[in-house]
Amino acid sequence: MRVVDLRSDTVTKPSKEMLEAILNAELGDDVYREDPTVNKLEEMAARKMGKEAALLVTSGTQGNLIGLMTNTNRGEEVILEAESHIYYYEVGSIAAVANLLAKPIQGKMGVLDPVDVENAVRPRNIHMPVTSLVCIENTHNRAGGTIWRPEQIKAVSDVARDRGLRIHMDGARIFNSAIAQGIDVKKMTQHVDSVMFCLSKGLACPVGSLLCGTEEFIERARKYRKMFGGGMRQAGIIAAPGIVALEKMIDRLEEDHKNARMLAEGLKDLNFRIDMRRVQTNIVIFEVDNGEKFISEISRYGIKASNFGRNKVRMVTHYGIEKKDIKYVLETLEAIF
Ligand code: TLP
Repeated sequence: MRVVDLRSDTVTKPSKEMLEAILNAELGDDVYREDPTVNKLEEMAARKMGKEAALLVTSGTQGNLIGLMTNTNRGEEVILEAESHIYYYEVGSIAAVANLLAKPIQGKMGVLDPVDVENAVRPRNIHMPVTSLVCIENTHNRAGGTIWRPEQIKAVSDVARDRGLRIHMDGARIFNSAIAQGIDVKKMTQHVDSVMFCLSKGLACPVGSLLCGTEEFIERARKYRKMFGGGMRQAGIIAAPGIVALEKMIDRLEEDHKNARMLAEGLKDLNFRIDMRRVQTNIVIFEVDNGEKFISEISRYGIKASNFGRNKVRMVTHYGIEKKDIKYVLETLEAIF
């Protein structure tokens, strides 16, 4: 049966060029910092993000957790969006592992209002925890892959800096944001202290994410990575496809965005409830009567999607999904519903 897997861009498989790069990678022990391929990827990532240094981590979740811990001290409070990945999908590690207090605030289409951030900062008071970090998510997954514009990041960053807070960006899909806006990622990352981005989503690598910041920040982050069992040895086999991704896979995200738009417009024409303002990158979220039932129904035709709440479904376009697949999905939905 034909399978069109739109559950996530995490399902992408590496390209032939990536597999060849793995085979040919020069390797060493990265805990000794002797893997030339990892070193090269980390340098490339830091340069792309406009930061001094970068650290290859096993996943976005690990990168965010290390980012949280390196930016804060135990018992402090972190302001973040109420449906952010860190708060919603990281198994409560912010509390369970990092020993931080989360202060979720509601954003508008995933974007925090600087006034709300300002109001959420605790006053200096003996009774209260210290607010020390703001986290933003760009693109924002649960809001529908929505972007943060550089001036929106700057506005929140200005508040954070003014109040002596640090700012971390979960940029799992930062390149989707940059491509959608036609800007260099540095226009966004210049306003944050640390940024995590993923190789294993739209960039189609099998594994890996990068945490970026100052030399000193990354030095401390490296220690946490080791603590979490994330010190990998011949990790060049992970870094090699990462280098291919940074060189070759960024510009093609545009194609995923076009396919997402085509999918969203088709769904709208089929009378699905969908907020088109949110369809800005490669994520399409729409309403159905019963998410679980809908997903089980379409799976009979080889179409896979994610349940995103009782009556919401998410479809994500990615490397390996072509226009003809979107056509097939729309034709199938028209036939069944
Ligand atoms: N998101 C996954 C699931 O965990 C929901 C997905 O399918 O979208 N930040 C953001 C914004 C993410 O969307 C994700 C993954 C992560 C962090 C975590 O990355 P991984 O899966 O590498 O731990």
